[in-house]
Amino acid sequence: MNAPSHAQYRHIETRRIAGSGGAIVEGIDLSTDLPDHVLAEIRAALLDNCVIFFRDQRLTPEQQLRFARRWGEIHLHPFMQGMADYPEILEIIKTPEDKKNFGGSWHTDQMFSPQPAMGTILYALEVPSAGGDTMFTNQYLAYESLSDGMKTLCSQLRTVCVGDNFKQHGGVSRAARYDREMTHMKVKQPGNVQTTSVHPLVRTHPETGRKALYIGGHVQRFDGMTDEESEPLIDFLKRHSVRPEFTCRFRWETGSVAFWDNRCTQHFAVNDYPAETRIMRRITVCGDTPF
Ligand SMILES: O=C(O)CCC(=O)C(=O)O
Ligand SMILES: [Fe+2]
Repeated sequence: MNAPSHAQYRHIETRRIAGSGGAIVEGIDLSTDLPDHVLAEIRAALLDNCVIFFRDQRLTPEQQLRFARRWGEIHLHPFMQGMADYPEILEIIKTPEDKKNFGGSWHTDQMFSPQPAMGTILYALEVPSAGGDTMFTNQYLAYESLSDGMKTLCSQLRTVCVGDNFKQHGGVSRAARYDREMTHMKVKQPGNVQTTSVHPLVRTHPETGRKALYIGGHVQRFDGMTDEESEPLIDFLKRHSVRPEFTCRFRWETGSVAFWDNRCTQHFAVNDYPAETRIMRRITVCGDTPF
């Protein structure tokens, strides 16, 4: 299991929020230009905990971008329109006039890309008085808790992941749905960017070497099988991977930052604040080809 790390950090302190993962990192001001040795400890904390959180930050778009660029190139969302002055930053806004929220189902970010985002850095500008939490699940645990027979079967399968999954949404496109359901989230045409990709169902984390179940809302079917043939096992794996003991739940405050590793987690933005406003700024960092 994913035992809490006993790593001795010198520049940060970490505090687990759940048995499965998720840790608050203390002692860091993300608005500053962090030295390499501090960044190395933040990386270790991310790898140990799958998702890390920082409280009481004050970040300009430039400062959030500078922190994000320390991890790699910025992954531009092929469908979502970024901020006018900062196209690399996506503002996630939900106000009382919106019924739906962005990210309100279990998924891992941009899984439909050939090289999905390695990580996502989400900064809270305004949060509801209660609600609007984000849940995370540990996909290492989801894999490790399968039977040997199921592990073997899963390791032979590849998934077809679709960015604009008409089939799952009654034949309605992402643009039409978002237009109808969200006032502030604007969808653009992806141009010639690839938005359907095939990935291994079990992936090896390139930094930890551990195996994780790679499943989420963008998975439509198994490669080489029909939707109907794929559905029972996909349904089981989706349900299995979000068992309560694999999850943690983060309560946002203004100034909180979450940084999650999309290579070993799924997340779910809880939509339970109908009368309030939530405003976040999100940056995704490019990742590798899953193997
Ligand atoms: O708003 C959130 O808590 C998360 C939304 C989401 O899915 C994302 O930023 O990737
Ligand atoms: Fe997401």
